[in-house]
Amino acid sequence: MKKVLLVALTCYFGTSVMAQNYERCRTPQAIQYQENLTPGYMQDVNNVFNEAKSYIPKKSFQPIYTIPVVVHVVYNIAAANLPDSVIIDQIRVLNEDYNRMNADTVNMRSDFDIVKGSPQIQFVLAQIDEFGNPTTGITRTQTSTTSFGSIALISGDFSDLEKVKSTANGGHDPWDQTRYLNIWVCDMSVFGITALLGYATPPSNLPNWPPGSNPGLEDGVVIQYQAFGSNNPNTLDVGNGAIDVRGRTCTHEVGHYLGLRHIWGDGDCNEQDGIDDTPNADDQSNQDCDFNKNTCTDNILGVDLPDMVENYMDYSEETCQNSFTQGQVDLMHGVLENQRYDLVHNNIASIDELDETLFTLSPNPANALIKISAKNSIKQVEIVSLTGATVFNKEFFEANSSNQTVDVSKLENGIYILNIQTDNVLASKRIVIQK
Ligand SMILES: [Ca+2]
Ligand SMILES: [Ca+2]
Ligand SMILES: [Ca+2]
Repeated sequence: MKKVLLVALTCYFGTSVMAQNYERCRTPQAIQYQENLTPGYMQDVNNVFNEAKSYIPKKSFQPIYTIPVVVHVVYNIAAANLPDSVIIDQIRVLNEDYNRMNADTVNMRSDFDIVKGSPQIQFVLAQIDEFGNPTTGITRTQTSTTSFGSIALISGDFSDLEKVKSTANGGHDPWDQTRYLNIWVCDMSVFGITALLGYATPPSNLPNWPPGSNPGLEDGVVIQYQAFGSNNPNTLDVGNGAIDVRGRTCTHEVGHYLGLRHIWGDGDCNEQDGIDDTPNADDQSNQDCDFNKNTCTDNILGVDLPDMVENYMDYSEETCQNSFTQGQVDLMHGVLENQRYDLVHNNIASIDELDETLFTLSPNPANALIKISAKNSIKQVEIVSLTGATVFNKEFFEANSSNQTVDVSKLENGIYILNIQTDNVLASKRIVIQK
């Protein structure tokens, strides 16, 4: 890892400051920073990765994963106070990229048809805040800090950057990190030079830090403000003219947040990303769209694949990124079923109460009987409290039971999550019991 860090720092001095090139992502350096503060963190990240990788889906169908997002816009100048339209567009990009609905999948070389995958993960701006109140899922903070980037970053010190995640230090505190993906959008330039587009925390046992410990990284994603969305009114220019921004910096950083590593493994052909179906590449990470590179010899399903500049976890230009592999998808699902379980299970923040495409229930609020109507036969109804306790559970065995009634008269007043399972879907809605 020391070697990797050295390479990265060399890149930083050699390219970013010269404004010939730039550091796309400093997630590996962020991990090293945390390791220095709390030795053992890196091992924990590795353990988590291996746990997630060994996850085997137990369900016969793909659950719908919905991740509630809060975007913290922290700005000093008005230009960095991005309009809602940019934030909404970034969410659209995430949804396209994580559902393989992006139009540019057609640009993926057919070599990768054998490995391509769709994560089928949805992102929604949070509709309910951590106190149960309606929200837009966007916070706005004007700060006196002109930039959270500083010279300290060059020596691997993230403490100035991390101030964006603290209200007391000129940023904005995170919302409950077990229930929300927190994304901060701010200026991280150093001496006015944009040298870093983003970084993220990989899944770890973050909620379980020993009492009194002072972890150096708050969980979430940070993005340089000009690199957010695909309709950003600001120009991203690191010295070579305007960069075509497509919102893929956020796609890349959310990939780290869900456990993925850089596709080339942050090193030469001896270093790889731990994912079996992503072709390895050497330590000269691709910063272009060179389709002629095949820097490391692989045997993936019997084939030596070329370097996959189409992969979101490469450093290639946003215009040629369009794909994840199935191995990457499996790893992210493993993370969502383990270390980030609470983010996508029984999470009231992710429930779209207005969505009637999967099922309806009435009345709501209820005091006795609730009528549930689904598109398909209902197999099971479960009601869960906000603390995660199952307070009602009933299975149905009728062949055709797309309408069911459940009796909730024994439940105490309060807010609950009602989950239904049908033949092919697991879906949730918020219900209120009020007597
Ligand atoms: Ca490599
Ligand atoms: Ca690989
Ligand atoms: Ca190869």
